[in-house]
Amino acid sequence: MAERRLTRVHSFRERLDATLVTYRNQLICLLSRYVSQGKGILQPHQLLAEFEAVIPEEEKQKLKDSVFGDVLRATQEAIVFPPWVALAVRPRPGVWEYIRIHVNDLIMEGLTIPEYLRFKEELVDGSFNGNFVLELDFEPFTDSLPRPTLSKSIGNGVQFLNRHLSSKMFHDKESMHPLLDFLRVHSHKGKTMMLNDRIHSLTALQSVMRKAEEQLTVLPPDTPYLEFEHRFQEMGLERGWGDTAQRVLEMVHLLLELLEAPDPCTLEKFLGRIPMVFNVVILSPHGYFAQANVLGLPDTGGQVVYILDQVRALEDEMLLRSKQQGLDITPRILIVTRLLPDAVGTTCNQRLEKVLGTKHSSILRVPFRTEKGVVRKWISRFDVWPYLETFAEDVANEIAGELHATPDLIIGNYSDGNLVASLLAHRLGVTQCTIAHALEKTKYPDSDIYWKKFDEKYHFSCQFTADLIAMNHTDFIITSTYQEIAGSKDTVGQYESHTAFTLPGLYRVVHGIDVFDPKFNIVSPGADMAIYFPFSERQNRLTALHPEIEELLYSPVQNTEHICMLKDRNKPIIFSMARLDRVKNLTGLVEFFGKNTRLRDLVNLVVVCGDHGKESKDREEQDEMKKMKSLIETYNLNGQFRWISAQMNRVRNGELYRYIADTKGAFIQPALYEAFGLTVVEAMTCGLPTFATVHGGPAEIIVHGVSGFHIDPYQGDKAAELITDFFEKCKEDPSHWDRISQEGLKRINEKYTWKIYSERLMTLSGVYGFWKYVSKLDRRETRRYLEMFFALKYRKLAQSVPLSVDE
Ligand code: UDP
Ligand code: LCN
Repeated sequence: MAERRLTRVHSFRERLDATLVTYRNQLICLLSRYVSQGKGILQPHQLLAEFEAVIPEEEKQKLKDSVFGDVLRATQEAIVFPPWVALAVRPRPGVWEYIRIHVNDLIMEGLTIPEYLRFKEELVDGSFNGNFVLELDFEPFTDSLPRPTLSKSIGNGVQFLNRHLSSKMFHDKESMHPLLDFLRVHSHKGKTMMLNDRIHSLTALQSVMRKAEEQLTVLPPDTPYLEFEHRFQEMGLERGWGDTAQRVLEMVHLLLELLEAPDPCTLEKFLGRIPMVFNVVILSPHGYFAQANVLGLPDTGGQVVYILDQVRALEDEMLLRSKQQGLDITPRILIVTRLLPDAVGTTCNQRLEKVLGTKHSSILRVPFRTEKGVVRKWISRFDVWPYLETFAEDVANEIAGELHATPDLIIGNYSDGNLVASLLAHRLGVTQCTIAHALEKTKYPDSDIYWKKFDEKYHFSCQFTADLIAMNHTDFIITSTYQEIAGSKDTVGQYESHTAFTLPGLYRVVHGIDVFDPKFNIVSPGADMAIYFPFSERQNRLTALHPEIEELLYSPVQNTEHICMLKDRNKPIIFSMARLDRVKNLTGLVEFFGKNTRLRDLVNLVVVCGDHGKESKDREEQDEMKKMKSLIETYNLNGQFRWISAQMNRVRNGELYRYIADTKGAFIQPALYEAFGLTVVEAMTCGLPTFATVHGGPAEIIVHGVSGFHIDPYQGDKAAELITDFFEKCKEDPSHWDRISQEGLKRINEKYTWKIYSERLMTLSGVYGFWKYVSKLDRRETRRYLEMFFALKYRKLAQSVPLSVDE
């Protein structure tokens, strides 16, 4: 294993040696140019720009075709520290090599990860750190675990695990024993399921399965389980196999096949059908978590929408499965969030709230508290760290009281929810799933290396520490896209950026996470199709809402709901809606719209964000608010632009997207970085052509030029041109608009629906539940290490975050 890694590490280096000799002069010239910019970090676009500037035209192509060209294209970062330039080279997703080149004599050396990071730390510390920097390295714990090696296998963890488990069972019959033991551990409220203690061995199990098969084949397929329950119990079988003879027979066949010749597909089907998950706890502490009047408030966006939609879909799937398993167990789902005594007109001060559209799911709110008592006000998601340990303890007590049982699955959301989920899952020994939604490290460039600069405002030292704990503690990770894990050919994934990084003066992460780990699974969310449906479904359209929507868009009145106005109602509308975060870049959109007269002549711009009615408490919102107002002045936008306050009525928002589609407009998502982008999915589900940022999830949701378009928010002028060209083309050929709209819908139906999501999540819970059972010894070591990391590092960092003061 170690040897294979070494070969991989040196592959580029060895090939590069010859090139350095052949192109000596040109490379010295280029590297000197890098060095002339002084000590610092160079990004890929800067490296390429310098190449273009300094290499003579006639030599460019040869150099580009050489190994050096490959290295340059694959370099994600260069550290310039004269006379050295160190490169972090990423030949393919998830695979990294580190080298440094001496600028004057072109000596090249391979660097280990700690060496590279130490080099980088010099930028901040000015001198080499001593040898005793705390290094975090999770590789020794996971090195013996199976994992794929192909980049395209990343994110298909469950498939890989099934292949591994079934081939192990095939070659080594002893490995079947855990399956037998596993089938014997299932119970619910003291009632045994699947196997009782009459079956002690695999031989006995096999013979009982054959007997069961004989008996079931002679029964009418729809015979209810109750009719043969007693006979089965005497053989050693308990409830859980199915509700009818046919379904039980299917399970029996699956198990017989597994016992004879295990294969991955059968294993997945079988494990996915075992009754394991009845009580689910979903954690989402920060923001305003409620079902109305919250969307668009600070820290309150897609995560809330995602969880509420997820819970509805999950409850349906759990009910269906429980029925098909022949059980009459009522599933429970608890969304656990923070109780906010000062709820500013929301329901966030209620302890328990039923989730609408469900029968057995609720929001349970638990306050943040300190020794001084309960914290009353909203706190930014960047400041929640000191409260979470006590919160986790309180949550453990509250869910015990509410469920009267240990949950079977704990799902964490975002960094704070994932940390609390880790603490609870650790304490209760429960299967844990984490969902990042957005890892902040990627959103804020260089937030690791220059963490000290960011810490007062964002406390990233706590957040990155919490993220490392959660991603290593969890049994499985769900991501919305591949890019979230491992980026693309050219860009680094959100999780991938946690592979190796350094927080100078705090600790150095040598192996933080391995994106090849089979715990990663891509399970993409969708949009609630009862709310977001195509504009062309005329019979379902909510035309009664049109007067309100028209008031929002066109009324000449300027009030706390809208400012500026649209003079020409005949023009298509380009529309955007988001929280007023800097990263969402709605001000960037307004600016590139303002600058482009061709675009302004063709379309109107409407943005929904922020609140004109009151002063925001959020630091970023305040700045964005000011910036937007100054842009209106600078570009004299009134007449072609409408700025509407955050809109919290989801049903009306659905109709708003469709209304924009009626104008033959488009949705624009201009974020500097978007982890996934639910608004993109919503707009496309409504049939609205969409232009979305190329940085993050939308790059994968949309196929450029087919189901929508990618725009680069850092090149606003180009984005404006692309949108203008689209509308000009639509003017000449209106079917162009229809084509993009229909392809967008097709893409959604194939990949982004909640039905696909919930089936997958339930199957994953089964497979990882089994995997956790089989590998529990291996995991114990990691968890002990994490316990220490939490106690010695996290706790101290969290204590240094100032507590909020309720006035
Ligand atoms: N949203 C809304 N009203 C607003 C702003 C946003 O209803 O004023 C909703 C939007 O429709 C989407 C969610 O909030 O469902 C935002 O999710 P997204 O993933 O786009 O971004 P996030 O806010 O999670 O970063
Ligand atoms: C958080 C984000 O920033 C969005 O990109 C996602 O769509 C949302 O969560 C839901 O996962």
